Amino acid sequence: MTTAESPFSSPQGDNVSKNEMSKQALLDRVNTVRIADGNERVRALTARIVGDLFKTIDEMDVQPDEFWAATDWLARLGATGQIGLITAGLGFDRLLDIRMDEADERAGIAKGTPRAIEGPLYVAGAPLSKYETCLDEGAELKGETFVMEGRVLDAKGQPVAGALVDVWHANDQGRYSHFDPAQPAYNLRRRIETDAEGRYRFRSKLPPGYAIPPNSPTSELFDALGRHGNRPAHVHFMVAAPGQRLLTTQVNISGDPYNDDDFAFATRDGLVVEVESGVSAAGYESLGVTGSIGRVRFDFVLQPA
Ligand code: MBD
Ligand code: FE
Repeated sequence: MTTAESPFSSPQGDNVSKNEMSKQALLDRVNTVRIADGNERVRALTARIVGDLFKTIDEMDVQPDEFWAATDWLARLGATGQIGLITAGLGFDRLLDIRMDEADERAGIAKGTPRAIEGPLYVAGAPLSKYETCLDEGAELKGETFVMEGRVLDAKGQPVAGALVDVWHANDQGRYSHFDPAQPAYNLRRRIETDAEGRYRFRSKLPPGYAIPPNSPTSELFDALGRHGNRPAHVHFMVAAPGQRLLTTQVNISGDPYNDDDFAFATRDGLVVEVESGVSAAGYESLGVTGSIGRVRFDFVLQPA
């Protein structure tokens, strides 16, 4: 029996092949056909996304050449490893952070240091040091030498000894090791274990901002959107300690014109740091600095796990 509501009904009646179908019948079949349960969550999300895309194609009258140009772009995006640039640039990474903040708010969990997006350029397993290290060791970089130091604290303000501060940033060309074949492994990437007072410190050279690679699938989209692909100067962190929630964050360097215009929407109040210039290197000799240096002080405040 065929009713008017059935996705497979057709004006010609019941004898017509069910392989001829309306757009809605096609969507219903795509989203319901199966030989096993599969994964319910994946089925539900796929059905939603496919439905939204069918609607977009129909309502925006997407032509076949436009559709295939888009799939070609996606294939090139994947092949060049740039999907993470697009998720950041279209706001998805920041959206997930906002949603985690909202969940904390609802649960009444005290805020720690604001979280900021990880971005697509983290590499696990950087060299590990206790208390202090030099990120720029072996790297001949232009730029201002600075020392960053502070403590890792728990939600009660107590120092967290033995916390791991994983830090990474770009070189003077705005490029990240591992993704840039010109740099040695783990260049400008280190892990630092905090001392008994929860302290860490490191020396490095202030990075410039980051710009998305030109002549790439990412720049194609941003050009077509009339958008720039710049980030302000920033340093990334992941701070981990037993019993504490992993904190993924970044600091931006005060004064960068892109601090309020980051293509990845990652700047947050409380994460824009001042570089104190002309600080005496006395007390920082173990970091190999002399004369005067730039200094950033920053404490990380973790949330309970
Ligand atoms: C970066 O350096 C970055 O941190 C993010 C989030 C996106 C692109 C490049
Ligand atoms: Fe970055």
